[in-house]
Amino acid sequence: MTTTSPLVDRIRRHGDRLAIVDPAGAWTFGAIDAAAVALAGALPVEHGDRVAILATPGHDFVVALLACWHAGTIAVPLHPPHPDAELAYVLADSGAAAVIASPAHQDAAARLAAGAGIPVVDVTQRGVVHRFSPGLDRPALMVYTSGTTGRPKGAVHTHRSLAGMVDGMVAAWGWTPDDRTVLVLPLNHVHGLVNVTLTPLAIGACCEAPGGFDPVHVWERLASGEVTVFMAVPTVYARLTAAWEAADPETRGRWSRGAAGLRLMVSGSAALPVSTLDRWRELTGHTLLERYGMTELGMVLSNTLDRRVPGHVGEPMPGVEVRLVDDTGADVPDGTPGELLVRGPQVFAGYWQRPEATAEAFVDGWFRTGDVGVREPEGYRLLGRSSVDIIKTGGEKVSALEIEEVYRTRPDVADCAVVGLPDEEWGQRVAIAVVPAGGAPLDADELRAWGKQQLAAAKVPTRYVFVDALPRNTLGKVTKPDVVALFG
Ligand code: MCA
Ligand code: AMP
Repeated sequence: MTTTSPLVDRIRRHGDRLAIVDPAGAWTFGAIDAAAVALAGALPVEHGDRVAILATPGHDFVVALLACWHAGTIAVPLHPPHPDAELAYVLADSGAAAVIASPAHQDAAARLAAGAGIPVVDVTQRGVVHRFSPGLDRPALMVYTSGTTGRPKGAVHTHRSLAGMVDGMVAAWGWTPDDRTVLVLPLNHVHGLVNVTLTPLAIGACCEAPGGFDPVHVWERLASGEVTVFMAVPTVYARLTAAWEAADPETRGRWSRGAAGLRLMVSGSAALPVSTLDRWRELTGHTLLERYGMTELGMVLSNTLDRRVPGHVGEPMPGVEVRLVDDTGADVPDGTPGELLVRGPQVFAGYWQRPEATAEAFVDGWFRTGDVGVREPEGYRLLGRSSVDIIKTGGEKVSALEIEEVYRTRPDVADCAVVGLPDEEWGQRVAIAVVPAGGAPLDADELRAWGKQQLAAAKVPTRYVFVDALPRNTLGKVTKPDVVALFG
């Protein structure tokens, strides 16, 4: 498979076709392109600068993103609901030169930009038309992702790696210009940004962006007969199932009959419980196509349009190579678990300004995922992660160590340990064992409210236990399985 051109060049070729529908209106590809090249001319930046985007999904976000590319800069998408502390960290770490903001987010943008000493550009601003066709190896995008150490790192993708991701998904999942999808996921992750927004736009299909996830709205759109493809994380399917169960019989029947007409429904970003898959099939007749991906890699393993095995994630995506290796780095035979290594045209360029972390992430040119899998006759199956300190909750990857560091800054917290507890709806739930500095238990509601001001919602523990001391082994290291046991 050869990648021919950057996405920004492909998107404008679709002219009068419908590109985006959002609560503010409907736009053709031509209208989006015209807005983007005019906004590019208004950006006070130079090639290679990072530009943060604080925009509503749909028109504003896509115009801002394409403007960044026409200005030769690296786009850094932010998630508007995040607290200031989380957003300020990304602005500082990326060294953003400007923030593009939707009118709805001007106040937050002004606050954050003042803190960082950079300008805000309203997404409606227009300058002299600036059209630039970036080289494929130029950095295009930075997405922040949590690891086992410290704060999130910026994963840098080039125009080539983004185009590689899109080409793989078009080939594997049969996207056509007649498709239409609904975006319910945030745009600060590859799933919502590349799979659901850029892939349809690159081939001339339509992306509806209602502005977030509302289960009833999604059901109505699935039942409308207009939507052909839907993609989400397992928690979204669990929440849709709950909304169906809460509906009256007439509504249920209408939703189920309508949803049955879609061409394709995909689940990914976290393990899809077979119970969720089974229930979804009862409700809609669809066997969810499960695939496995990662921020640094895009889509890696996927079931195929004609073969979907529950509990399995299929075979490598087009153009992607994978290996499973043991602790010594030697390949394991089929049926034996090993760490998954990945190579291919869609692999990211590295972590922003973290050469050591980038070097450690690769071995002989292969990216080390930290995920453990096994190859079976039915395809690859994932068994878990090599680190207990990486938690997946609602499709969001969070670092136990980052959360612990933040809670340890409180004077009333002498020590703490964060773990993930298994949960049918969220995959895992973030839980924290706290050693109060004064001995007496603290107020769990206050600890959660405080956490929401420091950290993205997914990172804030939902379960709290107060202990005199954390369980430790003879070397003094906290034993996380014993911390899990504290929650019963
Ligand atoms: C919200 N809450 C959460 C999460 N999200 N708690 C734990 N984990 C979460 N992810 C909390 C809120 O603070 C709130 O708490 C309560 O849950 C309900 O919030 P609500 O607003 O109803 O939730 P929501 O806004 O509907 O969000 C649920 C969600 C969302 C739609 C599942 O978490 C989501 O969009 N997740 C997907 C993230 C994603 O795109 N991941 C892809 C990365 P309280 O009640 O106390 O206020 S992985 C990736 O990109 C790779 C490439 C891949 O393979 O795809
Ligand atoms: P992120 O770093 O947020 O992109 O999340 C990537 C991680 O999500 C992977 O390393 C896996 O641990 C997990 N993941 C993604 N898709 C799946 C899946 N289908 N099954 C199990 N885990 C998954």
